[in-house]
Amino acid sequence: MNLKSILVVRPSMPPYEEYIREIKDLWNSRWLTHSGPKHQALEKKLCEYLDVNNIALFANGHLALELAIDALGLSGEIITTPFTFASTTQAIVRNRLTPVFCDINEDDYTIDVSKIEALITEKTSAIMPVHVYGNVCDVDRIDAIAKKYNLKVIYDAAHAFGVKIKDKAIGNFGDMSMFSFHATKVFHTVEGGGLTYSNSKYSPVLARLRQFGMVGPESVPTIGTNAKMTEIHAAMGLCNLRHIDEEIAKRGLAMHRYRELLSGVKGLTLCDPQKNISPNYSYFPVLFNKKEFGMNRDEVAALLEKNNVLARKYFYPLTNNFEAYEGMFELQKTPVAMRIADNVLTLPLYADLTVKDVDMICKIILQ
Ligand code: T4K
Repeated sequence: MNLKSILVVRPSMPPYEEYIREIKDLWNSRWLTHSGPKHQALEKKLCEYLDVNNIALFANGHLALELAIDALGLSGEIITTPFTFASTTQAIVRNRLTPVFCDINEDDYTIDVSKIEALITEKTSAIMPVHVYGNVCDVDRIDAIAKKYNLKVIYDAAHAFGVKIKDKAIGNFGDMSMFSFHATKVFHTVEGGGLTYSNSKYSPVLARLRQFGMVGPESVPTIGTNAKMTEIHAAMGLCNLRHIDEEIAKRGLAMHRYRELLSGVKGLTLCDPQKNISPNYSYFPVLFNKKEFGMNRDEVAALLEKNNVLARKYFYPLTNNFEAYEGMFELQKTPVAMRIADNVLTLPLYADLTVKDVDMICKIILQ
């Protein structure tokens, strides 16, 4: 990688002066963490922006996911998908529960709801679907299955910040939704994450879990960890949130250009926009079919790299194929996920990626 490389993602930054103004008062207050005023202000603003009743903030999205499992008291098996970032599966396994892998849809790569019921056993306690790339899962059918079998639902909404289904904001489905505010995400706090949920009874539970299980200096009723968001991180969030609509619109322009240039090219499969969804343009995955296009995914990635464009294979390998889980899962049980993972390349997409950059990337691919 050199400084001129185009990376798969690039963090959005607020104006420097704005951030400095935002953190200036910390030098007087000396209140730097532990749900301080900026943390509280960010919670309030995010509830408004995400149109949810409750949000709890965390040091990162992964810990939020681990603690969601804990807060909901899950046990046994959780049905999920392997076409995701390591975090989704690791959160289940680190809670000493068993992931049960369901295959994904051919078109949007989210969980194939028609295959969920066959995976339910007496040990199943929850479903953890992923709104992968910001593509929305079939929330209505997942809700119906969860109700029928009395299961909890935690959405991994790490990629879905600001997405809406018709007029309903994405954080309002299931028992909880986890958003990642990592530097590489549509909205970020450098590192950070949030859980949205409609039942306020979880607020004190989550607050305790992220603060060592403590409720005061002399009372520790639960086993917890340290997963708090600092004031410095919350300040970055407050700044970034002021510019979020503009940043999403800029991503939209880049994605629109990709679609103009790559739609209809033989051997390339793009992920079509979903109906009735307000998107956030978080990732731009493309499937490459060697027989029809002439190059496979790895060859395209290598060609781009030669030209200083560093695309990524999100998400390869599948999580059920990780060395860490050797011998635990049968890859063959998720054949669609396997095929997508073997052929997908996620092209660069971020707010500051210009149409000229997109033209250049597409020219390399199509040359
Ligand atoms: N669930 C899902 C579905 C997720 O995708 C994720 C995270 C999580 C849960 C967990 O959320 P967090 O705990 O992370 O909040 C990156 C991100 O680190 C990760 O947040 C994200 N998903 C995943 C999809 O992508 P890597 O291993 O690819 O990161 P890395 O360091 O290789 O960075 C990717 C690109 O970004 C590189 O080209 C470099 C560039 N970059 C990176 C950083 C850190 C920058 O330009 N600036 C930076 O500061 O995981």
